[in-house]
Amino acid sequence: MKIYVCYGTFPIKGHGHVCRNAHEALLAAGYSPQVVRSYGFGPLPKWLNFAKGRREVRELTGQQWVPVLVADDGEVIQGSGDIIGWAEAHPNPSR
Ligand SMILES: N[C@@H](CCC(=O)N[C@@H](CS)C(=O)NCC(=O)O)C(=O)O
Repeated sequence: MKIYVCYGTFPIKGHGHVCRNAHEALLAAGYSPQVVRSYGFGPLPKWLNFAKGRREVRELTGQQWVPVLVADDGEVIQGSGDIIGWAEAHPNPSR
C-alpha cells in the first residue's frame, strides 16, 4: 500500500493536515503504508510539478492533488475524505 502525500505527514499548527489525517486513518486501520512524498504543489502548473511522486499521482488519477492512496489490490483512492472512508471500511484483516 502506498499513500502519496505533499511534503510529509506532520501536523500543521497542531491540527493535522489532510495528508496527515489520511495517513493516520490508515495507521488506525492497522496498515503501515509506504509514504511517497510528492513535493511540488497541487495548484501549480504541470511543468512545475515534476517530482517523481507528483508525476505518478498524475498518471494514476489524471490530476495532481494529494493525498492519493493506492491499496494493495491496486485500487486508487483520491482525497483525504475518501481515503479515511476507505480505511474505516477496510480495517486490515491481518493485524
Ligand atoms: N479535498 C482534498 C484537499 C486536498 C488538499 O488540500 N491537499 C493539501 C495537501 S497538504 C494541499 O495543499 N494540496 C496541494 C498539493 O497537492 O500539493 C482532500 O481532502 O484531500
